[in-house]
Amino acid sequence: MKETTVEGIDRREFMKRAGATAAALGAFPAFFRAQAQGATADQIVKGKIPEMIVHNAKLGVMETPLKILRKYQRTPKEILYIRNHFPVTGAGAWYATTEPIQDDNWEVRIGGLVGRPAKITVGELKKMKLVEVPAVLQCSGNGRSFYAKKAKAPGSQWKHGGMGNVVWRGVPLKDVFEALAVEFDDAARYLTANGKDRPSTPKGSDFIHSFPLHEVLKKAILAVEMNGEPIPAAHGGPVRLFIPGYYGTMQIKWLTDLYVTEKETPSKFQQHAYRVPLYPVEPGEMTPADFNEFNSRPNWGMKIKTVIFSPLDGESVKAGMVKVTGVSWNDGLVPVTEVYVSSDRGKSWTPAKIVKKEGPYAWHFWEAYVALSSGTREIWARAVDAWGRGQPLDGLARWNPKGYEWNGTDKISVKVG
Ligand SMILES: Nc1nc2c(c(=O)[nH]1)N[C@H]1C(S)=C(S)[C@@H](COP(=O)(O)O)O[C@H]1N2
Ligand SMILES: [Mo]
Repeated sequence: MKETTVEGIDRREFMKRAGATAAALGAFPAFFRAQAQGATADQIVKGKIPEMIVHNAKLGVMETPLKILRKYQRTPKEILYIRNHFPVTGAGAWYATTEPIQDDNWEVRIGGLVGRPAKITVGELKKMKLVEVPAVLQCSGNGRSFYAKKAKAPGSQWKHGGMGNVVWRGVPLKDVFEALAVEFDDAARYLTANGKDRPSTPKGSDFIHSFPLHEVLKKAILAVEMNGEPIPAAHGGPVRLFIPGYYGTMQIKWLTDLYVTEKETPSKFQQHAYRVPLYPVEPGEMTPADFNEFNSRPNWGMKIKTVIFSPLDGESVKAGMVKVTGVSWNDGLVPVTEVYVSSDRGKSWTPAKIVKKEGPYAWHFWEAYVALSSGTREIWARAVDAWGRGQPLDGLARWNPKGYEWNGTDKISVKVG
């Protein structure tokens, strides 16, 4: 696989040139290094591995190559993808690390349509009863690059690696509201959340999201740990709102404010980004500026999805019965019950066996054996849940202006020898 930078030059060639520049400068200041196109993930966010695929060096947006992601049942912080909206330099440099933030005095304020405003500190949260939620964290843009076969959707061209499977530990939001005796006004419909990061320009929209209050109250937690340790700064520590089954964009990092509201936040990240049309649209028919509450909906619950982990696209395998493995998951509302694999481009399907899962919101690991004869062959995989929700045979059918929520039947091609 050849990686190219935005300038279109070969990555290795670029690193050679960048190296020469670095040597010429002597000491290479960290901020300049992070801004430089071609900087590796470890140079942008301390503690990440250099093999991450960097989509945006300035914001620290990066994904995990599948060949690394597939090695772990729980995704370690060193390889977990990152999506930020504001630079990880200057005012945002404090979250350019996988080290946790230790701050028990950090406050989460609760306001809006409540009886009276309240607040709680991280120290107080840690003393409450904590629950564990193993869950998928997935950007709603994950898989966006696959839509390019129809029409390229703007934004980072994520392959499959804008996701991970991690364990969150925190206090159920319901318990927090109960402990603080939070009462809702009659008009309360949404919970709106904001984190400490701020736009780098005064006119920029703050990153804020809203969710249906009553659904979120049932399952959200104020998470203080990820994978058994305080949440890394890069991933939203010391406290993150985690809503199991929702897309990553809704999981507000560095949580500072929860508002109970009547309407969804006017933030452009709720109104014009992170939405999909309610009806199929063709490229050019609609732009993100056209989105409103009647023609579109936010990226809330995750669509059922499957990713093949082995073999990987482009790999070589021996002819005969080939073991295929991968993961499936959905929004966790009902179980993923069936996974099917095909080696004849969908003419026949072999049921896969779900061999491991840590709970309704986590990756369901599965395996199947399919017969493959010599030549270039395709392997397809898709899942169905207890409500009969499945994946489109052709993911392009769900093309949308921002390229969100890709969940097409996973299709890979292998060389069978
Ligand atoms: N405060 C804050 N929360 C945020 C974001 C952000 O930029 N600021 N990005 C969101 C998006 S789009 C995604 S996909 C996830 C990424 O989480 P991660 O960086 O821990 O992988 O965080 C979400 N929460
Ligand atoms: Mo995202």
